[in-house]
Amino acid sequence: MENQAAERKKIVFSGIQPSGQITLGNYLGAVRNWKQLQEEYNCIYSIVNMHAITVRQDPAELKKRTLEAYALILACGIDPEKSIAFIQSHVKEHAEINWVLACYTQFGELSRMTQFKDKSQKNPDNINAGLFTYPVLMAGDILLYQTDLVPVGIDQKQHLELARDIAIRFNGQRGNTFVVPDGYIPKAGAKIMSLADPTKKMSKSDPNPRGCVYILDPPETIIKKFKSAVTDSDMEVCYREGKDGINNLMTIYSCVTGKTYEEIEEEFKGKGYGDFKLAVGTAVAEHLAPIREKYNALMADKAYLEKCYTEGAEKASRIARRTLEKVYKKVGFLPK
Ligand code: AQP
Repeated sequence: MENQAAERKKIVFSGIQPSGQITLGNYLGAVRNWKQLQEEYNCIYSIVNMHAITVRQDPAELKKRTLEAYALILACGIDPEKSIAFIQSHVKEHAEINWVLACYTQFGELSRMTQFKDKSQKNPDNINAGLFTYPVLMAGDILLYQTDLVPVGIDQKQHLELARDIAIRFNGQRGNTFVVPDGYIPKAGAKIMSLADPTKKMSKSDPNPRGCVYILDPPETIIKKFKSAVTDSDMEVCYREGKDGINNLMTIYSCVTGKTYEEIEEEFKGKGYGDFKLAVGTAVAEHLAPIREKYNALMADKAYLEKCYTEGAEKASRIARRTLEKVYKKVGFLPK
């Protein structure tokens, strides 16, 4: 009975690229929710290193960052006994389904993806086909696991909608094959902005490290970054249109302390931005300290990490293989 109930649980899938150091944006927009969701759902989380090579990566650095990102998601509370946590390139079904789904995705659809346009602009000398078809690989990541819910930040909404469209199209043409996934976008923290330019998203690959808070930054660095955060010329801590810097800091403060915007406005009534920025920096540093500690302990035990990602890949592959076999059958590939 207990097993049957477990089988009926909804499935959650999400991933993170080891394309740089993981930021507070990645954490508040996605990873923090991953931990909570594992209490209620069957969760599958991946370090999506295949996505990361759509932008040039130094191979040694990518390898190192992949393990670090894996350790970091465990440090953020992903329990490899409760959830499946694996590295994307270890499960070859991701590459295999990618081809089939590419044949069910239109050129025009991919041309409309804003992330492709942004990243092409940022990397004009390397607009490779992988960057263009990135959303197809992402659709495969999700659909392979018959995913119900995908917890992501708002920047991934367009890709998620495309994954839904691909699933609906495939199901319509080849018969019911995929669960059509829904997005799970948090109410607060879905788009954390750069501290240096609060009109831009905080991003791992931002060349300006002042704008980005990394989860593993030491407390004094975190506080220093918040102290130099760009704000505005009036003096009021309140959430209002046009106050991008303060709005961003209020969002971050609210996410790590659980306080509402009204409570924050009340707390800093009559105080200057200096006090507010220090309070946000301190709260973030305190919030992240136990994660950093756990991360250091995990990185000191490479054998444990290897065991976790090996078992994670085996479990993921078992599920992925079932879906891939179904897909191959539906498109008419002769079985071996
Ligand atoms: N600034 C952000 N605020 C809230 N959520 C964010 N996410 C990313 N940036 C923010 C969410 O984090 C998850 C993992 O992101 P990803 O690794 O797939 O890559 P990304 O979305 O392209 O994030 P980055 O940090 O901007 O990476 P680069 O610089 O390599 O492109 C996703 O759920 C994402 O929504």
